Amino acid sequence: MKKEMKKILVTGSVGQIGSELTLALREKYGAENVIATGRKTKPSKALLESGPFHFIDVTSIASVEEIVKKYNIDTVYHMAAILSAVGEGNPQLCWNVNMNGTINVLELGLKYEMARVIIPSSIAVWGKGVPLENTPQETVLKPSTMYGVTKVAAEILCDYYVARFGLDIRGLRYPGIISSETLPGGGTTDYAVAIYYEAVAKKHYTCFVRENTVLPMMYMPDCIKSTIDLAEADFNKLMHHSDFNIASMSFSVKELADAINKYMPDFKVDYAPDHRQKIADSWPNSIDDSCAKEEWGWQPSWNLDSVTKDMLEKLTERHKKGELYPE
Ligand code: AKB
Repeated sequence: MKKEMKKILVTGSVGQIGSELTLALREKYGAENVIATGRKTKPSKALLESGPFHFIDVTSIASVEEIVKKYNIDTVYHMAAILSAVGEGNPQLCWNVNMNGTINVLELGLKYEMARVIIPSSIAVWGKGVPLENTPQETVLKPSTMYGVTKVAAEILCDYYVARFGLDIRGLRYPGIISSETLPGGGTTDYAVAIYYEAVAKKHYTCFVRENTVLPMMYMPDCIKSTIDLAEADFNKLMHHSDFNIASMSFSVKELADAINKYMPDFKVDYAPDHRQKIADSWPNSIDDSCAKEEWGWQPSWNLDSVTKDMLEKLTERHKKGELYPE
């Protein structure tokens, strides 16, 4: 029988996805039932004032267990992770946070017989030898970054816990996520967010990948919807668990700049590719997400033009209030 999700823990709640996911979960399940946690970054006012918040360290099982026991947690959205670019600067830290954080959450999921554990994956699982167009669900997984290595290992580990122990675990391979509330921290796809911030603040952006770089992207409302929809899906209909391909849109930086120019003709981009170019080149251009569509009804709602219009409106408002780059 499907266990109910009544008390939810979100790790990494101060991060780009975690910050908006936590608020959406509080709206859906009740503010007091969603416990937000972070490692050391100061949480936003919205996060702090809308429900419980604690600092924890996901690499310490005792630290996570204290919160699980205190609140009788039955569901974890494990969003804490070191992303691709920062991970290349410190591969050991990336391994420690991503792998030990994941196995700690899985072990607590078993010990406390949790209803659900949601552990995101990423397009970073792909690398050498992968078909770059319409990348299939089942294909070679040879990542070129430590972040990708940890995501492949975590997918396999999660599927092992599903098969061996019957723990209900779900996860998506997130593309680059575009959002207007919290800046991403240390990924390769961060340019697709920074470009909007800089367009609004300075009408100019220097991009760290070439203009013909194409990567799969998704707007935050679709990201939140896909995450919660997968968590709510009927377990019996799922053939996959921790590694769902998910897609929304794909575009080059040039197409992104053109989309901004439609609303802001005087915006200019120049290019200074750095070490992140190699990472971007190792990831697919577009993704086949037919399994997500068939198994739990995934459908994206946003495209490049609607995202651009919404991002520019929201960021212009925030810029007027001096919120874009807070101290
Ligand atoms: C990154 O760029 O590292 C992340 C990701 C694609 O998982 N945004």
